[in-house]
Amino acid sequence: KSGHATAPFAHARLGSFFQARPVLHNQYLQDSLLVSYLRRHLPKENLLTVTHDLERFGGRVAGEIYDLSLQMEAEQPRLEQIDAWGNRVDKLITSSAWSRMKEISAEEGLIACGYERKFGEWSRLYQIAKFYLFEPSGGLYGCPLAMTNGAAKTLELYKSQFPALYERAFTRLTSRDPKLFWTSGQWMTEKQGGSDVAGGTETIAVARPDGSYKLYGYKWFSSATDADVTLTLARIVGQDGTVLEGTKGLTLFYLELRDDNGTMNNIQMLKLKNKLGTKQLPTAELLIDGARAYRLSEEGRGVAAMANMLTLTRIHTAMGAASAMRRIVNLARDYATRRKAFGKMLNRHPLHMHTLAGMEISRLLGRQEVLSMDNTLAAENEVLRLLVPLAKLYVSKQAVAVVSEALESFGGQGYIEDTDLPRILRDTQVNAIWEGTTNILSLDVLRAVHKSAGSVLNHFRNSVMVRIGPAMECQGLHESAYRVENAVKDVLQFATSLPQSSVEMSAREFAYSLARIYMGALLLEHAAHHEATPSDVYTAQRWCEKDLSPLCTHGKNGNFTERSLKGNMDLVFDGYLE
Ligand code: UCC
Ligand code: FAD
Repeated sequence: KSGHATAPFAHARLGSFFQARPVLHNQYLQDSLLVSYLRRHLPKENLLTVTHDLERFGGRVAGEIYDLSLQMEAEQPRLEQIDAWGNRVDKLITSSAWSRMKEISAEEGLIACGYERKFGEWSRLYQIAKFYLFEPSGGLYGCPLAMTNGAAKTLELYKSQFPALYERAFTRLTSRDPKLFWTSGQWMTEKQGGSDVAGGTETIAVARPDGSYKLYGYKWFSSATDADVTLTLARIVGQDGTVLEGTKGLTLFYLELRDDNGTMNNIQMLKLKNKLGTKQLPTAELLIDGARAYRLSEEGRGVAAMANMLTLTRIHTAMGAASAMRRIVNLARDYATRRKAFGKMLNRHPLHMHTLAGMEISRLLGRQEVLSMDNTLAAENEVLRLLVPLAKLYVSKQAVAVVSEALESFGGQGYIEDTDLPRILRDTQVNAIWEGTTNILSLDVLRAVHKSAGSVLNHFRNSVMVRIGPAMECQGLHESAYRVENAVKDVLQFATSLPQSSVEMSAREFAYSLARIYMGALLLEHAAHHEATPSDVYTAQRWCEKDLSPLCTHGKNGNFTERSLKGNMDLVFDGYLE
């Protein structure tokens, strides 16, 4: 007897329906707000060159670059600490896609274009627009690039003081040649504190006769551990063998991670972090045992010097969060055309304002860098000082909510890892934490207000009033403009009337209120422009009507009293067992 009555194997019968996947189209052409923003703001002589490049790049991020990010997610970094023969090697193994991303970053001039200043004060806007397209497809390579941008900016400030270092490092950090291009890390966080850097930094620096230093310490978070160089903080050991505690003891240093043969600069990688997201990114704990480093800032001015870097990396964080929202909404709306049952378009409003806010900050930064300081610019600088923490704290938080909401619009598919959609949520969550948490940035807003003796708030109000001016004259927008005007008046009055003891407690609500007001002003400015579309007008109206509140003035300052402080403590610790 041989054979079977029926064939034992057959193709599975999977049914006839296959859901079409969401498709990534050209990410520049799809972004009508980005297109119109650049058309409105860029000078005519630059517009064609910039938009031509962005259009090309918008295609590249939707294809080749996005595919590399998928490969990076599949081939996550590993650390081989000890080789087969027992030697300590600390070999970081990354995907070939990760290395390719570095080459592409150089080829595309992602860092270079901000420093060549081909488009004068508009160069930063061009750079950030390019990053905005890159980040959702970059598989977190945007993280080392953000730090590289911050390091380049910082080193540029030391050009005349340390010309040899500038020549060596700045030229590589801003190179378009993949063979020369370097990336930078940013090591600020130690075990005891990432927010309270002054309280948490134990790393010490011992002077060497040749003017360099040897650093000893333990860095608790180092993203992009394969970076070529890093900026970091340490306490210089004095002649008497002691160090100064607090902020005044911190100095900024530059160090290279490896020598020309690839040997580590007395740095050991102790472990790779096991993270919720950003899994493509090698984030390590590092032991520094005598690494050669060079002092950058004056002694004791490390935090203030590092703030130059933070400005850039916080802009990148806000932009990265905004671009994650843009990306998932692009996918969701594409999916909605393919999945008719759930074909409800997501609300575009938050994207409008986030994108506008991010673009606006970059524009101000470009102006600050290229123009000489006059009075107008001094006022703009103060507004910029305030807008950076506002954008970072608000957009990062908002992105988590928007991405989470967007996942739901894919139904169950939004929860399935193979679609690459859940990764977007995991990668978005980090933006609220790194580069300063929401509370720390709220306190940074207070720092900026305090440092300017309050004048920054006057400049802020003036900036809001100038922006809403045209809307005041527009039928259909003036009611919204009055809402913003009243809000800014109330919130600034609130700020001056609050007892000193309540200021810190109200910092987050205060910062959120300023952020909402500025977004309202930007939306109104955009909507009052003669090229505005009906949806620009609708967006501004809706934002001012629905999303401007709640403001910190809600309930007057009754929310921020000694009584509410005690109430909060009682509530949080109710039932807590020590
Ligand atoms: O997380 C990190 C990297 C992750 C990867 C990033 C990728 C992003 C792109 C993603 C796109 C996909 S690196 C670690 C980041 N760590 C932080 O952000 C630290 C958070 N903590 C703070 O920001 C704190 O507020 C501290 C550390 C700045 C507080 O320090 P102090 O020592 O208590 O601060 P002081 O004493 O208030 O300020 C010292 C000086 C002052 O200057 P002077 O002495 O002239 O008055 C301040 O005005 O520093 C100045 N300063 C600032 N200046 C402090 N903060 C700022 C600022 N933001 N801007 C300008
Ligand atoms: P903590 O400071 O312990 O904060 C805990 C909580 O307390 C937070 O909610 C915070 O808001 C709150 N809090 C703290 N102080 C106050 C206050 N005064 N008032 C009110 N609330 C307060 N760091 C680097 O230096 N380089 C890197 O490359 C780097 N990469 C990172 C990569 C990833 C994936 C992550 C997650 C972190 C990375 N970090 C890096 C560290 C990051 O910057 C810190 O984790 C962050 O700044 C918070 O510090 P912390 O973890 O010590 O939290």
